[in-house]
Amino acid sequence: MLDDNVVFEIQKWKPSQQFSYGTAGFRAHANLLPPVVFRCGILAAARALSIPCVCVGLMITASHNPSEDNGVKIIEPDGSMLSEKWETIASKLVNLDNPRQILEELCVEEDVALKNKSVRPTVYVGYDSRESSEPLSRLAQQAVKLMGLKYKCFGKVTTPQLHYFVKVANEGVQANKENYFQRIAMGWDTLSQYAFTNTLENENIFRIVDCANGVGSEAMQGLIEYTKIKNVLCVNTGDGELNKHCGADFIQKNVIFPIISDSSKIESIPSNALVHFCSLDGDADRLIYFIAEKSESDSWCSLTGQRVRVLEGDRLSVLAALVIKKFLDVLHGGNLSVGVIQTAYANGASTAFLKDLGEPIQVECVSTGVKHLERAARRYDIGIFWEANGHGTILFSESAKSFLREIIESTAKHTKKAALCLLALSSIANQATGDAISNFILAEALLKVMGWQDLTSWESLYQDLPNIYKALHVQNKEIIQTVDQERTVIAPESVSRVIKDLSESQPSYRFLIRPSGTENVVRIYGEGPSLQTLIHLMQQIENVVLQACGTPKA
Ligand code: G16
Repeated sequence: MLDDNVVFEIQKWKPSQQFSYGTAGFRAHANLLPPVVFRCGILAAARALSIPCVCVGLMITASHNPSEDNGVKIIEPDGSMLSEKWETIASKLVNLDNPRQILEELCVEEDVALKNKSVRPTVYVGYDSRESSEPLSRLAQQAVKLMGLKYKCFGKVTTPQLHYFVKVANEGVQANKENYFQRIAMGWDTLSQYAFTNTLENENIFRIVDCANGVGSEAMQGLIEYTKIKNVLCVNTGDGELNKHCGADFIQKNVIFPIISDSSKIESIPSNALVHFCSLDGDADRLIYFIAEKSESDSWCSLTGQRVRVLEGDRLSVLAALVIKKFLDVLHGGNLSVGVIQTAYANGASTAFLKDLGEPIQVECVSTGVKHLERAARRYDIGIFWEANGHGTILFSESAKSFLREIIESTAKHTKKAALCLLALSSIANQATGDAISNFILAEALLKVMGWQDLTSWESLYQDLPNIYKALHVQNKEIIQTVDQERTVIAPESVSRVIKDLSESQPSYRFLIRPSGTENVVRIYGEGPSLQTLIHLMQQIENVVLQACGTPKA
């Protein structure tokens, strides 16, 4: 059943260390990755052969990680993240000395026929702007070919674009950038026509998009071209280093103004302009808005390193929920269920605000990783999900879309408008995964629907609870174990005891301690009413975590 040559070839590509399929695939220093990527090419082909489909996807990216890292992840035919069952298979296939046994199991249990299968699916391949990405993608393509399948390489694309291509190709639609941008532009045009309260574009609003020196800068150009949105200035478009002192992850974690390597592009903005600042991450799946203030005599680049006010991903959920509720109220709800999915990193003030919105909004908390949020969101007619780090989207079920189409065809003018606007949101929001490019237009559209010209109205909806976030470099992050959507630490005992004691003595504070699935760090997060007290409590947590996990050798 198995061709010996195929097994022999795969066996030659053996990683020098153990890897596990983490929060978003395999990630490490790019030098360590060639065998991992090759075997992921095999895995992608096997996954495609195991289900009737047109294609699956394979993306080479390490997203928010430094430029010397890279990574690989597989995309399911419906555009979602690899299923949990296949994540386990992936880890086995990558790590085993001899992959024969696992391949034989796949042939039997998953019906992966390596030969003679009449339908031959394709593996769609894409990669980000890192130096190591294109060479790694060639290894994946080589592996797909070895399995007797074809690949289609899209070259440099954002991660969400590849998710989108895979999804629509399996729905019988042509997958290309033109179609991707046209859908977004269609939604934007509909909202411009029916929903924007200030229909005339305010020439005084300037949108500055920090592209993290990543693959998102090209996609932003496409977006501007198709939507014709005015006054968008893209900075950090590739002159500087990827994700270094800029980009969504940097801004959200450090809460300071980025380095802008091409700041001359924005220095001529009028001093009385209303500025919307936002940052993409390295592969453009996360978007973070922030507010920076400067005096008239300052230049924008003089703000580098100064504190900003960050509007985290939770704020996008809140904005989306407000607008969706506004339209649904016109339709008297239509019995559509609406869920907002968060993780334990969501600021408690956002959760309280969302819960206060009442019917039909329901709020859920799941573990970190967009795959968990996406799965939970799909259980609702309209599923809004965002991680605090800016990763998210709004998913509309097929039945919700049919319901809206029926209204458009059959009812009065004002209900028709509300249904058209909701459908427009489903056209802008990437229906496969969180997407910073489409979310930029989405956020700008939602702000316009609310009639808000600057970001402070959005910010003043509620006040975030003071919070502290830290990434601790340790020797062994894996000894930290959690349950209850990562909200409770169960091991090691020393850490779990300290958290339990603090939570009992300080019930208005809460803490989150978990090993990262993308970096070699333990992430610690805390929030509560007083920053001073929080600083003190977080120090105790940092000490016990470092003691338990060990500080890294110099
Ligand atoms: C990835 C995942 C996100 C997750 C983030 C951080 O983002 O897609 O869902 O929140 O990693 O995960 P962790 O805390 O486990 O390191 P990206 O943008 O890096 O692909």
